[in-house]
Amino acid sequence: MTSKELKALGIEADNLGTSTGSKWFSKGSLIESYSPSNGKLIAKVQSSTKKEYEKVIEEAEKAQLIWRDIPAPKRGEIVRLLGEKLRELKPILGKLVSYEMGKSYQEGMGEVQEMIDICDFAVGLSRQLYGNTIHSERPGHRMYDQYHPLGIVGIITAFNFPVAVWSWNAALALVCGDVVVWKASEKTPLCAVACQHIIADILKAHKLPEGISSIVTGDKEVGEWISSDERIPLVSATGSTRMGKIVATTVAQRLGKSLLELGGNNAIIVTPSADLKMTIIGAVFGAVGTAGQRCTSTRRLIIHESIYEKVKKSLVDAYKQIKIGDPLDVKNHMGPLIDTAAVDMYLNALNKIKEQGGKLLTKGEVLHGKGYESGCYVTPVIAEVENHYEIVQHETFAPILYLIKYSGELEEGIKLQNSVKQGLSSAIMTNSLRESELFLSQNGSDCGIANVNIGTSGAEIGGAFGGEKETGGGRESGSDAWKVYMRRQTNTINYTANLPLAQGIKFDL
Ligand code: UN1
Repeated sequence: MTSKELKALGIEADNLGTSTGSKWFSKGSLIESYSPSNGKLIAKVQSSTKKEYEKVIEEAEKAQLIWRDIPAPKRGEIVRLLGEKLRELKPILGKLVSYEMGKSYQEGMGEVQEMIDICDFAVGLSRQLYGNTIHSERPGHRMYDQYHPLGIVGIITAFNFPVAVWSWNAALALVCGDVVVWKASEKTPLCAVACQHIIADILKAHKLPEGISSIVTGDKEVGEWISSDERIPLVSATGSTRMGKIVATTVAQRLGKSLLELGGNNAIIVTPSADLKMTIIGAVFGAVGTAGQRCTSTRRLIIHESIYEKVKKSLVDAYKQIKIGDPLDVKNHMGPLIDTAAVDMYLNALNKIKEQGGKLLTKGEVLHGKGYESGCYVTPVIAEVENHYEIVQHETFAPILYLIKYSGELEEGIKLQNSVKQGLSSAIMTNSLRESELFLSQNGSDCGIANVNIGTSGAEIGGAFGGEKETGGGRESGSDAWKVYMRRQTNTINYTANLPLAQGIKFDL
C-alpha cells in the first residue's frame, strides 16, 4: 500500500490512537502495526492513557444527550452518509483490511461490503424501531411498549474482521440513539483509525458533537476499563471465549448488559445424498478463507461413512489447487496468519493432533522463501480425527480442517456436531427434505446459525448473527438484534376518571 493510499484513509506516519470525533490525543505508548503479508511496518499508533479514556467517556456522555434527542430517521441519515462514503472508499479500505490483517483483497472488499450493507439496513431500521401495542385488561386504558436509547455502547472487536464488526454494532447503535466507544484489536489499529476518520468527518461536516463515535486504543487493559465502567450500559465484545468470559464476568458484576460473539467450532455434516461439488467448494472456502481465522470458519466435516473416502480424496485433491501468497494478489486463495504468535498456535495444534491420535492428510508447515518473508504463511491442513480429542474440542484460529466419520442415521452426525462447547455456525449438505428438516428442528443443530446446502461462513448481515453455549448467546447485525441496543419501557395510560386496579383487586378508601 502506498503512503498516498494510507493518507487518503487518514493514516500518516505518526498516527494518533485516541479520538473523540475528529479530536485526537497522543500520550500513550506506541503500538506498531506490521503487515503479515510482507512483515513491513505500516505505521505506529498511540495507545490511550487512562486520562484520555476518561476524556473520551466524558465527551461521549455529553454527546449522547444531544444525539438521543435527534429523531431516529435523522440519525439514520448520518448512517446513510457513512454507507455512501464507504462505497466510495471500498477499494482502498478493502486494501487496508487486506494489508493490515492479511485476508485476501476479495475478502477485504467483502468486509467493506458488509459495512455498506449494515448501513443500508440501519437506515431502513431508523424508521422501524417498533414497539407493540397491547390490549389492556382494564377499561379506558392504553398500553404499549417503546424503545429508548441506552447510552454509551462499548465495542470491543477482534483482528479478523477489523472493520465490519465495528460497523455492525455502530450502525445499529447510532440509529438507536446511542453513542459508541470502540476498542479495536491492537493487531489491527490502523483499520480503526481509518474508520474513525471516515465517521468523524461526517459528524464534523454536520456540526454534530465530538463523542458520538470515538476510539480508544490499546490492549486488554483498555478493554477492562470499558467492561468495568458503569457509564457504559452495554458492552459488545467479539473475540475468544477466554476474553468473553472475563468481559461477561466484569460487566455482570455491575449488572450491565453484554453482547458476546465468541468462538465457534463450526461443522458441516455431509450426508450420503450431498452434492459433492457443492460440498467441496463450501468446505474449502469455509476452511481456508481468511486463513481459517473467521469465527464462522469450517473446522469440522462430519461425513457419512458411505461417502467418507470419496469426500476425503476430493478434498485432498482440491487442497492441492490452493495458492498461498500475497493477499493483495487476486490469484492467491489464502494469505498469511495474523502474526507469528498465530503461527506458533497452528504448529502447536498440529503437534497435539498427532499426539492425540490424529492423522494429517496434507503437510502442515510454515512457508519460507521469496514472498513469505513475514514468516506468517502456513499451509492449510486436513486431519483425520475423532470428535472427542481435546484439540478438536478447541477453536484453533488457523486453516485446519478436521474430518470425522459418522455411521448409521443422521442423528449420529447431529450428536457429533453438537458435542462441542461452542455453538456458532453449522451446516448440512443434503438433498433429503427429511434430513434437512431434522437438522433445523429442535432435535437438530444447537447453533445460532444453521444452514442447508451452503457452508458455515459468509453469513449475510440481514440475519441475526451469533451463537449459543460458549459462543456467548449474543446476536448482532440483522433481524431484531437492534433491540439489545435500546431500553424497553412499558407504558400504561388511564384515560378515565376511575382507577380500576389490575388483576381485579378492589381497594376502596
Ligand atoms: C467473524 O468471524 O467474527 O459469516 C464474523 C461470516 C462473516 C462474519 C464473520 N459474515 O463469515
